[in-house]
Amino acid sequence: MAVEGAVDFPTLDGSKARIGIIKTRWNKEDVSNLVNGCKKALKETGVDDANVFETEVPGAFELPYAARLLALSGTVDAVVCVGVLVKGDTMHFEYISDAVSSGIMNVGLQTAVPCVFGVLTCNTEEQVKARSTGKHNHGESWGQTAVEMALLRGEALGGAQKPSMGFGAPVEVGSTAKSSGPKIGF
Ligand code: DLZ
Repeated sequence: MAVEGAVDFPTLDGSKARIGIIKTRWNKEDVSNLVNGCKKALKETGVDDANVFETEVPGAFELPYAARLLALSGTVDAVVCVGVLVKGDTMHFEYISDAVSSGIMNVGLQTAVPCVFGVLTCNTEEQVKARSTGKHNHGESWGQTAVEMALLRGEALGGAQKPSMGFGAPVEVGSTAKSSGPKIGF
């Protein structure tokens, strides 16, 4: 299930989680493999297909902006930003990688909607394939991360009753004040 030797996850109940996936059209085939891995993991944790919103942007540089809009929509409990950056001959890779990683982090911190950094930053196409296909599809751990963080957010932000320690009383994922709309997405 998860990428071997990377990180393990507890048993996750994603049955009430609403997850947004934003993917790039750059490197379409690889990104598609990663998104499929992500959606497989979401399903395995019990996330309902109807609670998965998927949209796309041109390239990785656009991911943080779209993530911010989606997070502010109040309709998702976590966002997964999926893209692939491959190093070329210029400094482009360095600038974009840096901007995208800190952009996605900032969106999560500023909106309190967890945003998963699902962007491969690779030196070669071979590295991309090794991380986006088969048993080592990183999309799977990104899906699990999204559910884990959505549950953490629900525990931390939702409870009227606070226990004496920890983030707070567990509440239903999706029950935050702004998120009462019937549909998910923008
Ligand atoms: C321009 C560009 C290049 C050269 N390489 C990639 C890439 O490997 N992966 C990717 O997601 N996007 C790339 N882009 C596009 C930029 O992310 C962005 O879409 C444009 O600079 C427009 O803002």
